[in-house]
Order: sequence, then C-alpha cells, then structure tokens
Amino acid sequence: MASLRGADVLARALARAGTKHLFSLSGNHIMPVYDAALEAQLDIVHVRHEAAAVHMADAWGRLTGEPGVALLTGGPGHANGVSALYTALASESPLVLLSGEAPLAERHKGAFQEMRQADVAAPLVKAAFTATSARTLGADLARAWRQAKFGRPGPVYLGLPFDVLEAKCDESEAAPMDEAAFAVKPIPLGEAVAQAVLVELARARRPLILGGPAMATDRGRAALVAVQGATGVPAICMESPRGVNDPSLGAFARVLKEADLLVLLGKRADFTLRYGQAPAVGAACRFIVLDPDPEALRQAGYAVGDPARLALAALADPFEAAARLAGLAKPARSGWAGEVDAAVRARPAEWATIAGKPGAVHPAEIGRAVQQFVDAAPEAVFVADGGEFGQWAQACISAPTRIINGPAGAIGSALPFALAAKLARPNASVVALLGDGTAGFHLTEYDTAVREKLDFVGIIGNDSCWNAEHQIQLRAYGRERAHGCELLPTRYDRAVAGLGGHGEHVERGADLAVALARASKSGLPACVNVLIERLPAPAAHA
Ligand SMILES: Cc1ncc(C[n+]2csc(CCOP(=O)(O)OP(=O)(O)O)c2C)c(N)n1
Ligand SMILES: [Mg+2]
Repeated sequence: MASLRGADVLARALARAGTKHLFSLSGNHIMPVYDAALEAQLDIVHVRHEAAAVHMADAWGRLTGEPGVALLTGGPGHANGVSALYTALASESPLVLLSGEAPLAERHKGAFQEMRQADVAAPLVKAAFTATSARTLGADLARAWRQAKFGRPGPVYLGLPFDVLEAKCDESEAAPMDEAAFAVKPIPLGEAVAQAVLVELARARRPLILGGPAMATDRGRAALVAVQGATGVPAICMESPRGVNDPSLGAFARVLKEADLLVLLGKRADFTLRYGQAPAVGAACRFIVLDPDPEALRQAGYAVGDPARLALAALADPFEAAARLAGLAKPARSGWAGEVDAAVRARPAEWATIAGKPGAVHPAEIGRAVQQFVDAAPEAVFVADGGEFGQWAQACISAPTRIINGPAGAIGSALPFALAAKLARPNASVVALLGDGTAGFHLTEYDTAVREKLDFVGIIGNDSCWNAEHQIQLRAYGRERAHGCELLPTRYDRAVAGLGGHGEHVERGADLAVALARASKSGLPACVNVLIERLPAPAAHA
C-alpha cells in the first residue's frame, strides 16, 4: 500500500471535491501542498497579495456555487488574507480558506510565524478549525466544504500545520472520499409553512419577496424570477450596503414604504432594511421570515421588535422555498407587480444623454458605453466596486451576471473578482468598473492576469479622489474643511501596460466606445483609465 503525505491526502480530496484552481500566495508552510498539487492536477493561481486570493475564491464561489479555495501561508500570509473574508461572509459566498500553520510539535515554543490562526479567522467565517492528523485531512476538508455550503453559505477556515502536511500515512488509513462527502441537503420548506405563506400572500395587497445576498447569483436571480412569475408577487434581491437606497434598485425605497407584507428569503432584517422600521418600511407592514439560519430568525424578531408584525418565521433554504412557492402558487395580481418593476427600473431621463466636459467625463456616459458593450457580448460578467463611481456603475449598468462587493461595503475586490470571473467563465466578456482609490488595492493583479492569460476590461473612474469620503466631508463639514482625500490623476493605464496588459486613457465621453472596443480586442487584461467628473453617488429616487 502506498504511503501518502498529509498534503497528498488533502490534494486528492480537493480534486475529488471538484477543485480546479488554488488561489494562492506561496510560503514555507504550504510548499508540500504545491508539491502534492502536481499529482492531483490542481492549478495554482499565484497572486500578488493574499487578500486577492481570498477575493478570487469568493468570486469563484458566487459564480459556480461550489466553494472557491484559497491557499495561504502561515502567520503574516494568513493575516493578510483574512480581511477579504469579511466581504465573503457578508456576501454569503462559499469558500474554503486553507492556511499553513506552524508545526503542531513546535506549538507554544515560539515557532516561526506561530499565530492563533483559527482565532484570527473566527469572527469572519462560519467555522474555523485546525487539522490534527494526515489521515483525517480529507475528512477535514469535506467538513469545511459542507459547512461552507450548508444553509447560509459563507467562508470556512481550515488550518494546515506543516508537520501534518508532511506526516505520512498509509493510503488505506486515509478515508476514501466520494462525491457525497462534499454534498449538502437543503432545508426544505414544510408543506404547512408553504401553505401558510401562500395564504398570507393572497391576503396581502402589496406584498414583496426579498432575497438576500446568496440569491444575487445566477441561480438565485433565476429563482426570484420564477417565484415572481408564478405568484405575481414582485421578488427583488438586496445585496448592497446602501440597502433600500441601492442605486441599482432605482425608486425601490418608494414602493417598499407602501408594502404591507415582506417575505424575507434568506434576507436579513438588518441595517440594509432599516431593521424593518418606519419610515423605510410601513409601521403596519408584516413579515414572513424564511431563513436557513436559526440565528437570523431570532435576529429578525429582535430587529422588527413588535411580535404582532412577525406573521411567520421558519427555517428553510431560500432557493428551496422559492421553488416550492413557485410550484404551489396560483398566479394572481397585476398592478402592484408592474408598479414595483417600473420603480426598480426607474432612472432619470437625462441619464440617456447627459455628458461631461473634456477631462471630466460623466459616469452616466461610461454607463451607456459599457451597457452597449455588455449587450453586444454573448455572455458577460459585470463587476462593480468603489465609492461613488461604483454606485454610478451599478445604477447605470445591468447584466445577467453581476458581482459587487456586497453588504460588507469593503472596497478593493474588483480586480481579483474579475480574474476569478474569467477563470470561471472563460467565454464571458468580463468588465469591471472601479474607482481610482479602489484600483490601488490590487492593481498588481494585472500581473497575475497577464501570467494566467485572463483577459478582461477594467474601467477606472478616475476623479483623483477618495470621493465617497470627500463627499461626506462636503456634506458634514463644509468645502473649506474637505481635506486629506485627494489623489493624483494617475495614469493607471500606463501602470497596467507596464505590467504587460493593455492600457487606454480616455478624457472625452465620445472616445469611450472606441477605447472599450480596442481594450476588448487586445486579448490582454486591459485598463481603461477614464478621467471623470467628481460627483456624489446618484441619489435614491424617492
Ligand atoms: C476596505 C475599505 N476601506 C475603506 C473604505 C471607505 N471607503 C468607501 S468608498 C471610499 C472611497 C473610494 O474611492 P474611489 O475608489 O476612488 O471611488 P470614488 O468614491 O472616488 O468614486 C472609501 C475610502 C471601505 N468602504 N472599505
Ligand atoms: Mg475616486
């Protein structure tokens, strides 16, 4: 019987789980996994900062439904990577973070890069634990995998002590993994609950179904379209930190106020919903909460406060619940759904023609050009990130598949998201819009994209400013006290060209379409640096 290292057991289990890419930054502790990846045929995407690897695993999880895998080294590598878990947790994205750790045998002796890594990850993940033996590493991975997918998806941390990765075990000792070891069963929506929901929906005059971030995926959006089609009840996904004022939801805030019943499908009654309180939500509006997480049910009850407003709360997987309700419902209703759809689509008429000046392109002009580009692509993934510019992008552009930084509101993830999107969807046109401040977080990932031959178009809205915070200063403290948020009109396009990508610099709206076309045709990771007007985010349309 062959003898295997712990690293081999892990790599085999990863391959069995369907993993193709390890998003990684190397380090002493994890070199056995790099070695084992050869036999297991796992591709290593070697990034330039650990947080980028975790962001890439996040985007992979959202696009494929299966956990993305980030592989980091111990101590500082792990510490660099954990920041990105915050975004994945809030966006309910399944991923497994594997970080090397100091050897178990050297614990508490002051080992190289020894750190309480599971403790550091713990508040940012659904579960955090450290492997203890080579032969159980496959089972550990399967446990982490299932945890990441089960119920409300999210990140899970599994620590890999160096001596566990190096330890030998007999092949027969390492429990063989079949695909079932990585599968989870969704929590069904019980018959009685489903019927009770339908009764409440039929009674309500202006009900809304709201999906949470996990439903901001292709699968989730399809489930919401299906449940709206079958029930006639408008179904909307909320995944923005701007909540009811999410610019991509148009005048949603106006219709939300009028709703008399909200069915929350895995959607938290949190700050994004103003805790279900007036004036954002009508004081008499009632709630049905269907959530796979008992804690979310409790929290919804606490946030809403008045038990009389909580019509029903039950454990259920939101996708199952949507499918079940769609299957059981009798189509009804007319005017209200049309009103809500129109409100969500509403945009000021002037956005169709508005233009800036040379050197100060209006973000809506970029939105128009990118929308044309997206509409012409057979398959497109739209990524948006950043402060005010990110909000403009989301308000102006729609695409079948969208990835944003989500309820976490953390800027910086766009470029890693774009790379992972191109890996997950090789035939898609991937377009990422981000602010100039945001661009600085992971600009060197263009180098990774060049090495990995991942062509996408990144569009940097360059207002030489951390404008979202600058706008706060203008509003709260006045123009004369607005300081410290300036940037330079940096030529990010030249930086990207220097990294081996394609650069375009645009100062006039009229030049956008040609620049986008050239960027896309270049076949290289491209950066279109656009000098934009420094505008506040588009206001909610009340
Ligand atoms: C990780 C993280 N750090 C800081 C912030 C605070 N923040 C939000 S938007 C923003 C400005 C972003 O600037 P830029 O990307 O240029 O977009 P702009 O607002 O200028 O359009 C900052 C600093 C944040 N949300 N996340
Ligand atoms: Mg900016």
